[in-house]
Amino acid sequence: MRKKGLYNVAVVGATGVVGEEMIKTLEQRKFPVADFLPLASSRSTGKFVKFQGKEYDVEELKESSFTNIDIALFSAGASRSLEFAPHAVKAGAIVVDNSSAFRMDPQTPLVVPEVNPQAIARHKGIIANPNCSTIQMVVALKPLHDFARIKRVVVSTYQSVSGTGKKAIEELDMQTTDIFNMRDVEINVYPHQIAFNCLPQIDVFLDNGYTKEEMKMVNETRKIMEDDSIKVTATTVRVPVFYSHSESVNIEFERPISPDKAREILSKAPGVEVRDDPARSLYPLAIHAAGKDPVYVGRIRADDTVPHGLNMWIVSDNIRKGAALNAVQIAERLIA
Ligand code: 3JN
Repeated sequence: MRKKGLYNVAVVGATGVVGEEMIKTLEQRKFPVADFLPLASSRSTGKFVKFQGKEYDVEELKESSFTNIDIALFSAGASRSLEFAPHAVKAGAIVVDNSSAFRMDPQTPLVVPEVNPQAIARHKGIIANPNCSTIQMVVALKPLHDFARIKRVVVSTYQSVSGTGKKAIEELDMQTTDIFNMRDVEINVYPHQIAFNCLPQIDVFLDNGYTKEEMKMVNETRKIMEDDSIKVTATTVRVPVFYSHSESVNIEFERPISPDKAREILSKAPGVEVRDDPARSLYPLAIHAAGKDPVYVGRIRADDTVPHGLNMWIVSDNIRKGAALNAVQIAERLIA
């Protein structure tokens, strides 16, 4: 039985990297949960997860799983979302979906609470969580766009292996150990060795020569910022880092904006922490951002090759703000 002010919450993909972080985030942020239901594919049944000091058996995801569920956080891949999210909605749940399944659907809001919270109200049962690389970038871009209007963004990413999931975390670990022990490496997850390497491919290639990850950054940024005039071009790269994505971002503005002004705006912006003191070698680092909530911004400097340009370095935990935290923040807005 549900108590007043409490919600029945399901986490779909409860045994994945993001699902586990969603459960941890719900607990840490004291989300008002009545009944908690961890769901996953049949491969995970028999496992259990801990939530608020109690153990819960992971149940198999089925069409009928969502009876009495108020909020369903999905992170089990786009095909599972496409198949099961409509059943959750039909059963009366609101879905916050971490996959790309519905992100570009005009009916589905694509939300970063610091950027476009107003879009949540337009939902028809599903709210999409953007791609991790997009989330951390738009959290930093939005307050700058409001001040000086962004014309064009050139971004290169340095993405950690946790973005791919548990198998990739293990693969980087194994390959590193194998190399230190002078053994041949095994390659399973990525097209090439990831240890001591950089792979300029994330997700599959499209006909235009870009990867799907790169085009997600282009299209999702425009949708979240609600401005199709912003030009975005991206190169997404996998690097041998476990947690946090880093991004080198070049921005061309319509109006003047100095590095000092950008630092001032960003230091007041929600969800952002400025770390920018080159004299002390202080700038955002993946290892410092891991496990933390903020989007860290540093290396803010003028790009004098264009009339109003800035360069910056943006780092955030891809599993936390890039996925689980953003989804839970959307759920918090839903119940507020
Ligand atoms: O590789 C990363 O760092 C992020 C990966 C995201 C991802 C991986 C597989 C499928 C997504 C995503 O969130 O866009 C998807 C997908 O939902 O299409």
